[in-house]
Amino acid sequence: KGKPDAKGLPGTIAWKDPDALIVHSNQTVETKRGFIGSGIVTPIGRLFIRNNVAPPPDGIVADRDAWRLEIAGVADPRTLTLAELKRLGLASVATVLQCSGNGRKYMQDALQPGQKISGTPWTVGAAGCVIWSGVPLRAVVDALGGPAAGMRFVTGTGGEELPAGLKPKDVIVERSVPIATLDTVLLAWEMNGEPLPLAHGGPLRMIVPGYSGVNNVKYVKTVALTAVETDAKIQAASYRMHGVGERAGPGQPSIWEQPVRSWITAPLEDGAAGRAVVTGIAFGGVNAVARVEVSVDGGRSWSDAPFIGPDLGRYAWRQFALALDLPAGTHVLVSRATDAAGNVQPEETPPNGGGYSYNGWRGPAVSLRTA
Ligand code: MSS
Repeated sequence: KGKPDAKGLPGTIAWKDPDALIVHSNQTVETKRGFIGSGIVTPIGRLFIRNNVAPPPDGIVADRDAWRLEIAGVADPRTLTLAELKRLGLASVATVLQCSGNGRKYMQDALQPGQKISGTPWTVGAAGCVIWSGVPLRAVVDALGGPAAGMRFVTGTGGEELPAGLKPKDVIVERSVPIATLDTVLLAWEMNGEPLPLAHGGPLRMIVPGYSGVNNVKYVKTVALTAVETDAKIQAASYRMHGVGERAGPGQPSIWEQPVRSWITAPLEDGAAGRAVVTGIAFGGVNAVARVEVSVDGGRSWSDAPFIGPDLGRYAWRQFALALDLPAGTHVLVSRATDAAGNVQPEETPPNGGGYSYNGWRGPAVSLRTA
């Protein structure tokens, strides 16, 4: 009682698996750690939810093919229906969808007295590995005559109904990412082989592989190639790297590419001494993950852990499993991943004002006793 997971699921996701989820609020629902990574793809019923604004009514998924996407910043700007988009190309990509704030709790826990980082205290469960299917943005842009001159960003706008009385730029979910993503962005209508549910952005979502959650705009209604970043609040004055206690502003780096990260998914609880299999997941953001090491003594000594299961490509996570002996006693289990570019997870991520992009190996340590 009183525990966050004692709350019921919000009505919009009442169909999800309540045993697998921790409800922080009706906008923020986390996957329990023990439900991550036993299979490589995260079942939709267990995938986390993060909404910055209340989702649109589910009427928008009643006739999916009728959904309209405006495409701007190209030679021949047009509005296309989803049915028309489906005739322009098809591709699939597996990506780690992860909230920018995943792991924020570890930063919050490490703060000095008087310091504060607000935001959901996610541990590791604001993340999942999803296979998306849709049309590559490049195919759509090429069909409309290619990019207009001088465009430097891909800007996606969410299809929420904007609350009356508020300035649209203050509430709209509109994100800009560098134009280099033109070759990787997918306009997806399917996830894990199912039509995209409204809760995860149906009928159509802009997927930016390797980029932090917020950039993956749900119920996308406009995709524009733009010369400048949007001045929407969620881009200009939020989701930026700034010091604790400082305000976010356009000068600071935007939360775009995700850093290399890993965590252990089992064992999580005390148990019998003897043979154990330490499992977990690791990913590199825009880079493939190349290596993962495991320590059962809190980071004093490390062993390489083999990857298991399929490799779903550079933007997906990989599972690892290392069989070892855990003698009777106390153990601190941690994992440390390295990406293909040689970036290694640091022991700790220095706190930043928004609590974003945590990737320290120390935070998600598992302490347990075996007897
Ligand atoms: N989109 C839209 N339209 N809206 C909103 O709110 N959010 C974000 C993304 N997108 C939004 C969008 C976020 S922030 C995140 S994470 C993501 O989404 C989530 O997803 P899901 O599906 O899980 O719910 Mo943080 O960085």
